[in-house]
Amino acid sequence: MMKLWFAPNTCARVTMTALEEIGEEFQTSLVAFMAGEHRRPDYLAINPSGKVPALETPHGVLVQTGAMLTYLAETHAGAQLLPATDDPFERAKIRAEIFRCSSDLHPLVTRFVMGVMISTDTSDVPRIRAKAAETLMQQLAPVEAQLARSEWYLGDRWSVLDAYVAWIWFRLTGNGFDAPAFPAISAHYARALARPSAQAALAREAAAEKELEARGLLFRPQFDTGVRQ
Ligand SMILES: N[C@@H](CCC(=O)N[C@@H](CS)C(=O)NCC(=O)O)C(=O)O
Repeated sequence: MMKLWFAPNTCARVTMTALEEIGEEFQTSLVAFMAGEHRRPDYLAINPSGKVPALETPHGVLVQTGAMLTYLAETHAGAQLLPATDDPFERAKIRAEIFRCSSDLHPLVTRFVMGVMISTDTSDVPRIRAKAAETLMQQLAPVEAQLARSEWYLGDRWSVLDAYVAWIWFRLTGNGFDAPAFPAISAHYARALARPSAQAALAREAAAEKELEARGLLFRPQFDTGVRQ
């Protein structure tokens, strides 16, 4: 059985949604950031970067969301997590969108939401956030354009990229990003969240938050996310 190391509200939600979409039983292991569990030797033995997610597969442990998503899509073709095509250029274009999320947008989310991870000088944080917001306005424009053209990010069918874009949007708007500038992404977020796999992942996160709360380890976001789980 596969096992996902995760923390609620993190990008692990994307892989968790993919696993829910596949529909096979899987295990989860909660990593409590507030207790520093992601820096402990036992977790660093799983993911030396000290980040979530990590995924135990029958082939070994995988890290990096994009690697997990492509692995799951290829090993569970029936779940149609990504469009199936034999054309190398079409496959490369799909990977380009995964990299857009993981390499372009996710680091901007970190800068917008948690400038303290970029600079130890807290007086830098507002400047980091402002610069990230400016860059996001430009970097989200192609995402907005795509979602204004089609119901789902890669066209007529849901793909796991929709879960990725939705998580990015959740993190940004949950932290005060200017949502009205991107009506198509906002509307897409509601659609993506309605997906049963997304709801199942949110329910797992809600249970994890209860567990963290009971241990006094629940990180409360500064802004209301608007999402009721
Ligand atoms: N490139 C990694 C990024 C993973 C990542 O940044 N995870 C965040 C949560 S969204 C994390 O674990 N942060 C804790 C830390 O860096 O200390 C991926 O795509 O999986």
